[in-house]
Amino acid sequence: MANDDKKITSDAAFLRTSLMGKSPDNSFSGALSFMRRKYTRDLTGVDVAVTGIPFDQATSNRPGARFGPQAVRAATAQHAWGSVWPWRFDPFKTLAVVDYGDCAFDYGSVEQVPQDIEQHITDIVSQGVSTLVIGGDHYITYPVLKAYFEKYGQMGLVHFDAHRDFEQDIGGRIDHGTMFTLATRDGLIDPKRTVQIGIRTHYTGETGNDIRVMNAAEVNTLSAPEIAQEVRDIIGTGPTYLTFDIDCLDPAYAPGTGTPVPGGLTSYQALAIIRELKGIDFVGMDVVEVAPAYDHGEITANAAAMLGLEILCLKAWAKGARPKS
Ligand SMILES: [Mn+2]
Repeated sequence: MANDDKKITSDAAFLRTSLMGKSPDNSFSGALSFMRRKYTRDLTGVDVAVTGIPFDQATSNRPGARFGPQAVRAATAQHAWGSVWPWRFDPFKTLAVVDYGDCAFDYGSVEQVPQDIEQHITDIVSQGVSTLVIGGDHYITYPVLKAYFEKYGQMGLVHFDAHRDFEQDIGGRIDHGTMFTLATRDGLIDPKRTVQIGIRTHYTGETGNDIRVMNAAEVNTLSAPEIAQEVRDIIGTGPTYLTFDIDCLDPAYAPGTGTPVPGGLTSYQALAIIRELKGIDFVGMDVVEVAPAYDHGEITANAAAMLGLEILCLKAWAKGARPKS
């Protein structure tokens, strides 16, 4: 299958020969890799590996995010054609992206899972390849950040969420509300280079008070360019990780998640902010907490698919992709 082949075929996830270019699959058929990228663990020449981490045993409310990676992959099929609005380019002409498949772990050995996740990401990042992780509940970001820390040292963090996830840690627990308490305690992220966007819950932790929080009310009074400018000012030029909890969106736009909180961002607001972050080359990215059992009409999976795609557009922009003139 040639690059940019217009002929409709099927199962590009297995049959495509080029890492680059769009897929000729019908949106309603074929193997469901992320954006029809090639399923492979060969990272030769690869810029970004998309990988699922189907772990949801750290949820405090409704479980089900273990089915997130499958649902988001399926939802990307309808977006795997042509250039992306409003970017006016096909990010996959610039950026070599593969679907690395999912992280394997024993669901019955929960205490082992964080190490399995960290090793899974280390295997990718140590080869100079970035990841777009599809969750899974948000706890997974903690072992992912550990793997990135080994390569990049302390990072900035751009964090979209309804929750701060700075709950108090009493030691040894695996909880999707304490990851950033642990990540700052371990020095994985720099609180001065961290910003949390869309927050609309109180929290009980004792750390993280020096972090800039743009709560949901504030996001609703600011424009996307204003928000993006402050994000740039906070993170500066050092290595920075992007994490997007789908519950940052209002439940009207993302009902399929474990801990929905009304009063959140519209999908347009979130995407507009993401687009305004162009020029930032995030070292790694994730979209987490899609729980398809609570979804309706794939609203949530579709939003996560689009967010993942546009986050990859940021990476493509950083590598030189520009609109067709
Ligand atoms: Mn959340």
